[in-house]
Amino acid sequence: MKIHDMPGGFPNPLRIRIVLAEKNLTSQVTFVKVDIIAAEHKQPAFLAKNPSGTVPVLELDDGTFLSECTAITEYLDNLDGRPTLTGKTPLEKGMIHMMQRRAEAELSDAVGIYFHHATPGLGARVQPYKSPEWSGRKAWGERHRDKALAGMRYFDGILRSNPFVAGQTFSMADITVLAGLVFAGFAEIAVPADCTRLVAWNASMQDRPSVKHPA
Ligand code: GTS
Repeated sequence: MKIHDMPGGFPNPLRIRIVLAEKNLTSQVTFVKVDIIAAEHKQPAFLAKNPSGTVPVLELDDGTFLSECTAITEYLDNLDGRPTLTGKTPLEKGMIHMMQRRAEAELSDAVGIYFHHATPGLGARVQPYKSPEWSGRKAWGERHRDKALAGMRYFDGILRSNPFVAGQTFSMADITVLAGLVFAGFAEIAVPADCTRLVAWNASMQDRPSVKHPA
């Protein structure tokens, strides 16, 4: 298998690198670097792999390409027939997918919109693809900073009654929140001071081997 991504990239490359470490699959994967600062992911060769022009992409040995972190995680988690990140029962699966989608929409995607539309984002080569009129959309981007802060407060509340984002066990939803917080830190969106449970949960997650040493 190959993973096409940006080494050290977050939130999405990081999500899959944590999944690989969780599932002990790192040694089975070859990483192919995609230079997203140079907009390599917006060129025809990459768009043939993923028409959305985003990383990461998983390339299987038979030439199949899987993109979207959720889909890649489902594939990797079920390879050994013993899913640990995406749920076993119908209810677990439903909860994990619901919470992980909320983590994308309310946190990491909101940070992304802020980053790409209210700041210079990934720089001059990429910005024409992301937000050519970025300075004119600053207010829209800034509203997503507020959305990300509201998302942090939401997950703080969830973690006050559950040890993990989707309930009693660590899952793909935790990985999405973790990676979203890394992205928020990079974009200089600080976790509100009253989100003490989210801060404590995030600190405890840093001791997890897959988070400490992603693939
Ligand atoms: N929904 C996609 C997924 O789940 O894989 C999102 C992927 C995504 O946005 N990846 C980012 C990307 O390619 C990489 S990173 O910001 O997470 O490092 N961004 C570049 C772009 O031009 O959108």
